[in-house]
Amino acid sequence: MSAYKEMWEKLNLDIPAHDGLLAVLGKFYGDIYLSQQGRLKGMEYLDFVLSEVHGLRVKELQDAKAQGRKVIGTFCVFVPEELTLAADAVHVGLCAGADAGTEQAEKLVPRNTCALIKSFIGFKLARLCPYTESCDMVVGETTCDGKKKAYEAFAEHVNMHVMELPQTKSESARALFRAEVLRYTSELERLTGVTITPERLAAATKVVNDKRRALQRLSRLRAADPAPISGRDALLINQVSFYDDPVRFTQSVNALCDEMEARIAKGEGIAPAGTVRLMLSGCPMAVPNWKLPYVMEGSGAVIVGEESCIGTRNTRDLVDESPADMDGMIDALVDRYMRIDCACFTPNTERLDNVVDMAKELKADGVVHYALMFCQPYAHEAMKVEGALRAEGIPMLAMETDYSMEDVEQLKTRVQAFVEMV
Ligand code: BJ8
Repeated sequence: MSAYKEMWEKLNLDIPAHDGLLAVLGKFYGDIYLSQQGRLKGMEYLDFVLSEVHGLRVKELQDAKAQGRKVIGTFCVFVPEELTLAADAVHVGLCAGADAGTEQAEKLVPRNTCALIKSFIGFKLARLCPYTESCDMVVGETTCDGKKKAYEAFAEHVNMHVMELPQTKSESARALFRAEVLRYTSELERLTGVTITPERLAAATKVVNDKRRALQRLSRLRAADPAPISGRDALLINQVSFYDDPVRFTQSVNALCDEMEARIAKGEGIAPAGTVRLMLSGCPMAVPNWKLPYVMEGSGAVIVGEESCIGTRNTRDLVDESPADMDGMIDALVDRYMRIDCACFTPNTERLDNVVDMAKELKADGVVHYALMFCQPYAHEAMKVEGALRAEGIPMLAMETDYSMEDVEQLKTRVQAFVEMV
């Protein structure tokens, strides 16, 4: 890793603190991931990507920048990757999943802010994230109150563009989102000097759809019993999808799916048939937020799906590739993004249907709803999701937690009791 020291210094990272972070991450990864038995061979690629998360991929970003390409950082699946790629820029997800620089972050945002927001601010202020430091522009969005207010503070530290997101799915809301998609298009063109033509957008849409198709395939295969892949590994794949090269990533996921199909055909799995199958639902789990999946799978269950933005909410819908003119393509893009069932929308009844359908398709014995502490939208919806699942005879456990390790024993006790009950 020290081979990258010069690069990290150029990015103005706090080298001793960053070394400490990588050491903790490596240990954490070893305990949670490498200790698993019977993993798919294809996970070696993911292990490699993760081991190089602050190395090789960041180097690739520097090489892209050296060729004149721009790097765009995002925090939400509402920012259309298709447009970023069509402008020949690199699109990376910045959502951070670890406590870092919390003390500094709490000088910019209140203490009772969710861990995800504090984390991305903390990573910036503590100079620990080479992705944030590589960005030419960071795109925020007016989703939850915590995020939109945090971006005001964050804009003092990075070059920001904030997309105004509607809160409903009405016609006027769609018109607002369409206008914002066009404003993002202009901003990208101004930043990169590249004109987003229909040809460029079509090619980029295909790349992003292909990535989603591969992840959809992976999700479908998880309906098999015994489960062919652990929930931890599937989550990792979804997490890596936010920063790996999209074409290379898609190839790797498809190869992994081939291996999963062969495993299913032999009746084999990561856990024995009949293992309690749980689904996760709720807030996104960004790298390296693996605490709850680790607790769940350490309690004798296997996770068969993630209904979250680092999961099916980001991959369920494709953009219609049939329109050939710019207007039609933008409409198709807007239609696809307006189907995202984020808890920031009101009402958001389609999420309830989606959670129930997914639990049934994946033959989940129960659902664990995960909300980050201080996250109002998902805490509210936990109650509705529980009601919708109960009506179908599917039990749900609502969990609220953050990134600290202090509540691990408490989480274990509750999850174990739930696993015994379902
Ligand atoms: S589309 S889920 S990625 S906004 S956990 S910061 S909601 S207080 S992340 Fe999200 Fe886009 Fe929606 Fe998805 Fe706020 Fe809650 Fe924190 Fe959250």
